[in-house]
Amino acid sequence: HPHNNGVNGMASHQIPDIKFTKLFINGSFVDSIKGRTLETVDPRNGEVIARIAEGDAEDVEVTVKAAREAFDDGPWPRMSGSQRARIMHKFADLIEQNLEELAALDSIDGGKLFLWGKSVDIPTAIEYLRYYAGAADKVHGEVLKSIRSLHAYTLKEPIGVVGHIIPWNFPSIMFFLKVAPALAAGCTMIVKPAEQTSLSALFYAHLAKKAGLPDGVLNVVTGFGHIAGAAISNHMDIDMVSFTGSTEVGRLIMQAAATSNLKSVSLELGGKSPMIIFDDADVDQAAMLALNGVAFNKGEICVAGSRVYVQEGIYDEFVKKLVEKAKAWKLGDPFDSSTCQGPQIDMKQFDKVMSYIDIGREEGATLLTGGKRWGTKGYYIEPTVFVDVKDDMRIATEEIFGPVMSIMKFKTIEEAIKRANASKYGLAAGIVTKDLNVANRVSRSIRSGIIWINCYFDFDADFPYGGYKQSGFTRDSGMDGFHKYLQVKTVVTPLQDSPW
Ligand code: TXE
Repeated sequence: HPHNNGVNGMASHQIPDIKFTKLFINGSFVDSIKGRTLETVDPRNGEVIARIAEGDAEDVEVTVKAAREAFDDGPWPRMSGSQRARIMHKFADLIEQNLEELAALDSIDGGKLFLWGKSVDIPTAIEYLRYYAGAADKVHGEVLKSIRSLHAYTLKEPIGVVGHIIPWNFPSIMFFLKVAPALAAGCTMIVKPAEQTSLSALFYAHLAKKAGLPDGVLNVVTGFGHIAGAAISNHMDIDMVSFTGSTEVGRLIMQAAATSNLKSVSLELGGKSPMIIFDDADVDQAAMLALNGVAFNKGEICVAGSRVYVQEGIYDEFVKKLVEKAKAWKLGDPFDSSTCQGPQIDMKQFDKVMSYIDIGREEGATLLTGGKRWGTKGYYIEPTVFVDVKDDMRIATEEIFGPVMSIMKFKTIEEAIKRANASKYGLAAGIVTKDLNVANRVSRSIRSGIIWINCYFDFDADFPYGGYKQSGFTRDSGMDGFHKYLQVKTVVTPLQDSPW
């Protein structure tokens, strides 16, 4: 195991063995039909961690057959919600028992901070299972009052076989954000994790089986997006595709759904979220929120606050404090507990972020700090701050997905709202002010799916997430993230000789 040679003082016992590398179909781990594999790489050093099965359309075909059978004839959709909930809680218990190993898998596979994985990512995955387990037995329709002599009611039914296509930035959270509500609803499913970060998904498949999930309900097909992912979105027998990823691929998925069987589509896409900081803000707090807003998880976060609008009265002080904090922001091995930021996910993303830094310079923005690769191996990039940024520059309009911030100055609240809304995206926004009236007014004026006031990234299983505009549609998380996995059926029967 090349990854077992403790790096930078990291204890090698934290590095897990890779136990699961095959496709998980109908309750068994199997090789891909063609026997192909793909490399998964440790972004700390670019070394290969393991080879995992590379599924394609043929593997998707076999998987969908199993999921369809499990849906049409299997026990899962027919169980009571509370029976499903019991299995989901057991699944959550097993994740708890393997928490450190799962966090370590996401760290070597995705460069995520181990401490965060242990305290946030994996606990959140567990929280989603328990939250939706609580919803599983609360699925009911309504009795409808008709003006005619009709008795009518609605039934809520699982939507069917779901394809989940998930990204690499939060492998565990994304997995359960999608899988947990679909399980609770009684759906069966095929999950296509991102090719960069499939290791924890395969471990979850193993735990699902151990928890007693019937075969065929939860299947994991690892592989590339344009092959296995495309086979899912084009499939004629998948009822819904739930996707989180780039806006570009979101478009392809919708096209594929339209030209195949008009499957239901749920999209959570890119963003270029504004953070608006007003003169009355605590400048220290605002600078920390802004830095964290763009450098947390190395900026690989769809709701990153990458456009920072600062009111003119505190602008200079804010920029000074922000640069100080960015310089003190520690890059390093994700297993080292003092590290603030690990490596970008892969070479492709590293190159993308570095090219945006060049674009920022060429466009005439001023780079105040960062802008360089950190270290000599792996995909580390220093937190990077640009000022003198114009709203229409590419660094201020396009999703960079790295630790790169554009700071812009504003005068009035009206101006801030207008400029913040002038984006094709609408995922999140941050507001930093002590004035409740300002916070309320801006919250209601911004066209985004989530607004954070005097905080950023704070979330809970009960909070719906999703986008306005080209950030996608429908919501993940919360009860909105549950109902999309349910169909509504209206049942009508004539009333004869009834008094009302
Ligand atoms: O994303 P992709 P990439 C953004 C971010 C990033 C950019 C590119 O700006 O820099 O996207 O990243 C699967 N049919 N986000 O190229 O390709 C793929 O295998 C079906 C934002 O990695 O969208 C993976 O499982 N599926 C974001 C998933 O889509 C396809 C998170 C996401 O990868 C496919 C990630 C296809 N034709 C990137 N092509 C967020 N919103 O959080 C790829 N996939």
